[in-house]
Amino acid sequence: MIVHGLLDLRLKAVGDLHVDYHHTVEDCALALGMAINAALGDKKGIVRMSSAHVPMDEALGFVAIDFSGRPYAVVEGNWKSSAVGGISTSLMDHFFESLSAAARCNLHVRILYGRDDHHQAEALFKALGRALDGATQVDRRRSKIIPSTKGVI
Ligand SMILES: [Mn+2]
Repeated sequence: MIVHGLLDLRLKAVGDLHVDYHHTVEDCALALGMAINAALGDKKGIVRMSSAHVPMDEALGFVAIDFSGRPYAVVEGNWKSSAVGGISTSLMDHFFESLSAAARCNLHVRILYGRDDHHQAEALFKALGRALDGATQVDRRRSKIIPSTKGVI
């Protein structure tokens, strides 16, 4: 997310990895989401919605994001095994759900296809970075405008 989303952030996590990855992954997503939500403030001038398709060899990932103020996550895709890099693949879904809740954004995440879970995960996180970068850009044409007809997000 830092490389492909160009977000200037650092995340340091100390977790109960002796139990499993669950709380650490979930809490990283929540901390990241809270930081993004705080950084966006009243969202004045931002593009607000963006999406990205990112390939990784045979896998194709897609992420669409809307900083609507309404948390909702849809995560679809077939993982081929129960874990990738030692992390349960179900935790990948949980990461996106937790991020959406804390960042107060609508997030749609989809693995279109792929054979290798590492490639699928990589495609999704790169797509997340790109979509985040696109949605958080300040558009000069919108510089004084909150991007909602309601005037508040
Ligand atoms: Mn949980």
